[in-house]
Amino acid sequence: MLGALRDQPADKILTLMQTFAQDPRADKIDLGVGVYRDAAGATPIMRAVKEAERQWWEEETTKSYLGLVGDPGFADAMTELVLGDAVGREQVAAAGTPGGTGAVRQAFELIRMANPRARVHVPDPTWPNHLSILAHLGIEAVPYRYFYDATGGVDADGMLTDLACVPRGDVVLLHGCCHNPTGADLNPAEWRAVVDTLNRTGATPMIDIAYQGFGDGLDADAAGARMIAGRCAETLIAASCSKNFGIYRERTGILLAVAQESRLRAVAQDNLAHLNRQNYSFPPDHGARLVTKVLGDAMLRAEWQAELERMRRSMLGLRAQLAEELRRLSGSDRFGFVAQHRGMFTLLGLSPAQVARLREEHGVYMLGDSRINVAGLSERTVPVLARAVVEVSG
Ligand code: PLP
Ligand code: TYF
Repeated sequence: MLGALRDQPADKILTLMQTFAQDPRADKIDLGVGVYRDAAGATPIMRAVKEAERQWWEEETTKSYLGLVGDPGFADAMTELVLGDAVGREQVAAAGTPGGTGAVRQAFELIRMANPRARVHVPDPTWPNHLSILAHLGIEAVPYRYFYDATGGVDADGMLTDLACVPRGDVVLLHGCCHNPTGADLNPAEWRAVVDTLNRTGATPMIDIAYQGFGDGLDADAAGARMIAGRCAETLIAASCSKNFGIYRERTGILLAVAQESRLRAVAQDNLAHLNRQNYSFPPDHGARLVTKVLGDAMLRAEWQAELERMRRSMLGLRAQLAEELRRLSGSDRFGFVAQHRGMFTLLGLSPAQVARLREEHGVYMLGDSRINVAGLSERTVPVLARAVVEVSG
């Protein structure tokens, strides 16, 4: 049976991590996988998370099963973190999932269960896993215009024109903030226009939010998701705790299904539990527990927010430094978008050949589409990257 299997396409992001690890050069720079790194290049456990973990070690008395959708306290805490008071708690069905990826996967399955013919409209470009999971599930992915290469910003006109043609029954996938891979986000007026378009067509929005707190702050980063959930009839939200709590390998995420008609909550909740049962029975608990403790304890929450804010500001500082250095060395503003983008990622707009030269001649690793992880930089390596980029693109 196993002989009937075909080789599968590799995950380019994870392959790049391996290639980087094998490069013997001491001064190589890793701008690949989206993991936050501090100035020393480390990904430390956040202080509040470590303290929550210590407390939980003392308090935990059993590791017996929980319910199919995980700890209800986690669902409450995450609903509040993501949605604030945009909707009532009675409008939200929720299920814990293994990471944000698990939430994305469950959302797609829920969509397919509700409408086997539903297509999912995705920004062009989007996180490659969106496309591979949709293909795996046999759901058609339809790209909509999103990124305008010439400016490094959002092509709002193109996007709204494309979204206006999405029929009821289809789903529009939006990145809540810190768009992966481009770094280009919608502004509040553009979010409002998207809501109006969705409400005209009747298409269902799905929001993938994996970087809340990495862009303009916890509330600002969720503003688009809150506007959609508050004003559209139904909204699916896949949220990840991997980045903003730094608990990547704990696999902590949640899928929220929001309905204006609160009578739909029960059926949505029932189906989320059903889907968890079909795929893995119960979601992981440890990371969810840490998140719940941090969000529910005033001191831990303040400490977490302060550390998250330091991470956010450090990425903004690196962006400003890189944009300035590129401006100085190239004598032009063509890389000005680096400072406008938000979150970990920026698409530099280099060709695959230029990206290969950066890797081979300069030991600078970025994805083939020229996405960089800004958090992989430091004050010391920003000028190195800027010189290399200007050299290969000059
Ligand atoms: N969605 C997007 C756009 C991402 O970039 C990521 C990766 O961090 C995720 C979802 C989910 O990540 P995880 O499954 O590690 O929580
Ligand atoms: O885009 C990234 O780098 C992150 C991390 O299969 C990631 O989202 C990369 C690949 C993957 C899962 C997560």
